[in-house]
Amino acid sequence: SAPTAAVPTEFASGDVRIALVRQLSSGDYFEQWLAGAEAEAKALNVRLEISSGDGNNDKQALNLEQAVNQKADAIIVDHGFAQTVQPAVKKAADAGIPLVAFDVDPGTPKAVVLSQDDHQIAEQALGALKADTGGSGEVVYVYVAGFAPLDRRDETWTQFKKDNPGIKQVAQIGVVNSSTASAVADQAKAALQANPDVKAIFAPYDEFAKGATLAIKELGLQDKIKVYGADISTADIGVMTEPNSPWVATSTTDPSNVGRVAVRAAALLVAGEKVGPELKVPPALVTQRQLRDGAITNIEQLTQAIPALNTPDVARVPWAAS
Ligand code: SR1
Repeated sequence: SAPTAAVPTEFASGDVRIALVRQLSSGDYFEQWLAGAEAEAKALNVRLEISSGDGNNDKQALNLEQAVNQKADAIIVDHGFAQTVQPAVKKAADAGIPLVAFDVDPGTPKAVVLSQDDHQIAEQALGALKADTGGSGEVVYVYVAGFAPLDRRDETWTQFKKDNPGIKQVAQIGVVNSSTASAVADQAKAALQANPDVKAIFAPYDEFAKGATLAIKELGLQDKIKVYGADISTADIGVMTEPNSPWVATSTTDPSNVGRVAVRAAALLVAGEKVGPELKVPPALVTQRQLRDGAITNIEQLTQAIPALNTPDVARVPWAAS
């Protein structure tokens, strides 16, 4: 839709600097998210100053301190552990720098909290798992504590097990590092070899789901065990739709849309507009059948097939077209 307000002076002159302080940057999800954030920054004539801790939480905290010292006009904190991020977030808040915290607890009501609806992500994927298994059977669960989105999905998994006593978690695996998928594949292989009756793997992060898929294929168990995941990318669509793929469902947002929302929220704060206090981007369930039936081979085709993956009304910027 067309803009409904004039472009604020500081945006027209291109003087706005938004620091994007990331915990992680490798993997499909984080690459797509960044591409969306960069595209939105370009559209809004904003300079995006990007840093990544590359999985090192102390490095991320230092990057955050640096953004505060350099007096960024706004800061987006993208993932991170509460313990390492919150002291520097407090400094930013005390310095009056507007903050958007994506997938991390900022520990202050002064920051706008952005997330995907993680409970819904887990509910949608587990709904598919329940429908396929009839609500009973052995399951391997992939999880690493400390990451806010994974912790929220874990709350839903914990409740799901209580509500569905026929579902039995026989192993928990998980690692997040620069080669998550292959590390998870190794762990999943061991878990599946030790538990020959497993019917499903709940792997609510696409790197986890890719690893689980790889393990099942290497063991030749595609007909017996299915994967229920989260997130999507063009590469993930390829993995889900290849012949005999065990990855049958994923609950997901469009990661690049979420990156766009983060930059829009930060820009609104710079302009003194009211945002939040909480922004949630809803997910959609995507099944292997839907992808195959719709001949969907990439993320662009997916977002056309599911328009709800675009959320122009979440943090709409009145001076920009959307
Ligand atoms: C390690 S945390 C990975 C998750 O962050 C985002 O919320 C994505 O959905 C991904 O699953």
